[in-house]
Amino acid sequence: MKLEWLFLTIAPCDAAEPWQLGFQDAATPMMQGIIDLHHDIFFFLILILVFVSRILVRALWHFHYQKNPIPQRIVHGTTIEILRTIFPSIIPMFIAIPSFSLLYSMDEVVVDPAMTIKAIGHQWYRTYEYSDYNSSDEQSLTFDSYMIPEDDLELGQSCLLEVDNRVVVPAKTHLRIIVTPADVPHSWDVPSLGVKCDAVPGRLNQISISVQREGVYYGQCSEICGTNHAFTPIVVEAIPSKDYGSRVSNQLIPQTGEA
Ligand SMILES: [Cu+2]
Repeated sequence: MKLEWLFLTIAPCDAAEPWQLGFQDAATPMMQGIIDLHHDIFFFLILILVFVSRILVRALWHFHYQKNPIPQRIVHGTTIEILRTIFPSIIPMFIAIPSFSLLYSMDEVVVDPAMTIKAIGHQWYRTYEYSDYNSSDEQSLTFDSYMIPEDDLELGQSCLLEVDNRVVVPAKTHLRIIVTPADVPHSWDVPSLGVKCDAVPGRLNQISISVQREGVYYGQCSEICGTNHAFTPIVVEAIPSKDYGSRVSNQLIPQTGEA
């Protein structure tokens, strides 16, 4: 029995799903904040929807030409006038206060991040540089991350989302990500991490994240930088921080052929 249609709004993994309507599961406090704010605003949305629909239906009902053939020219309603002035001015305040606190907490760059990753967007691949591991300019730990073409996909891999080299980061660690492109505007955009940072030619943008659970997080470039599609997926793999040192020295360094 196929009951998948019942669960349209549920995203079971950290990648985009066909016909997905809801958010992906949050993996950072930032994304949790975004989802909470969305739910807060939706509360007011439902309240207003119910109230306005009720007024509309009642007006249509009571002022129908058969029920009320000779309408009054002026209708006074002091109470409703006061209510419909005060409430629409209070509701934006209830939306603004949590949204400002979220906005400023996202804007804040962690003063002393545990590590820095430089994400450079290209047409159509990404270069990642682990600048903390530089001992000299020639020895920078740099690798390219290409999308796996449709023909080379293995069973279970996502089309247009999987890459050959993932960005491996330690979980529960403050990370600073520096974002820039090498050609046209790109974007470093991972929904589960609550991150969407534009890569603007000639500029360095900075974001800070702290991934709260281990997992693989998929994103795509949100600029229209490719032909038909954006062929620059982002795959972030968060692993326990105790395993991080060995993973980096075993896997990342041989891939680059350096160090
Ligand atoms: Cu792009």
